[in-house]
Amino acid sequence: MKNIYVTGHKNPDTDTICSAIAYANYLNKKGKKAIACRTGKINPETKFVLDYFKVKTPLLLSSVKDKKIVLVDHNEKTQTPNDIEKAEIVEVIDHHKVSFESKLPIFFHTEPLGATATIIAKKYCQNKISFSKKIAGLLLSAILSDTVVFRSPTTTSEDIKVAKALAKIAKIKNIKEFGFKVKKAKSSLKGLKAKDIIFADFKDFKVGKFRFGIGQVELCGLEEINEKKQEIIIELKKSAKSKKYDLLLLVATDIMKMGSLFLFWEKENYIEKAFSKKQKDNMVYLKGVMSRKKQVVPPLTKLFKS
Ligand SMILES: [Mn+2]
Repeated sequence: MKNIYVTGHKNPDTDTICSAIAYANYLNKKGKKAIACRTGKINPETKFVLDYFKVKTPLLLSSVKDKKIVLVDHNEKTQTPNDIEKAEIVEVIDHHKVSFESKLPIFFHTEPLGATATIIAKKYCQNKISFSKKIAGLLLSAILSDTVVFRSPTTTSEDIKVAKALAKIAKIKNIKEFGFKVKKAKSSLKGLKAKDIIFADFKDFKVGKFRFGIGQVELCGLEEINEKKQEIIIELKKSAKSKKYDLLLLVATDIMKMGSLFLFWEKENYIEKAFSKKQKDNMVYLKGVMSRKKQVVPPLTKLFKS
């Protein structure tokens, strides 16, 4: 029996890593040989979660050539492992917009939920597979991370219901308190260079001839980003030109005040057009904006399509 490798996107976040671990575990329980892996460096938030539940960091895959692959938490080609063309994708489980092509029939499961972890937890339940305390803890952490402790507009009632059930198994008494502890683990920018801040949680997009990239940092307050904003804008401009982006954007989200400061470099004034708000010095604050997927990517995609 050939091993199945379960992997999330490049620049892995907590949902990507924990979903890969939980889904590999699920496949094992169904009698399949599956290994959780990753294609990028673990961030401090995910490290906190893995340490908290005493779970090993998944294997780093440098190549997926000739491997059987399950993709979790992404389906866009720009976010898959580099040599994905040489792999055999057997299944996709995701909660992002569908932007996927396959020459062969495969299992493809997407749901508009706050985290891939919610979909995976539901699969355990539907198939009557029990959760260990560790797996429940990882899935709970992933839901709290992706929904920003239920504050992101991507949060659904199903995410909250599933999270509550998982918290019981994981023995987490105060879900919100634990959630903010998870989020705070990566909210410090101390010692980070502008480049690290922009590209730590970064996603690439292509719409027609337009190429744009969006990084996101989630912070408890915007003081630290304000100190570094000039340095970040200089770096955005430099990277956009060398990597040929039409738009390079850093979304600095204040998870306490629930809004985002956009720092960007753009070829033309796309941001003002897409978000109908006047920018100043390559910056604009957007109240209520917290989700890249639901509130940042769609207006830009619409603009670039028109
Ligand atoms: Mn996710």
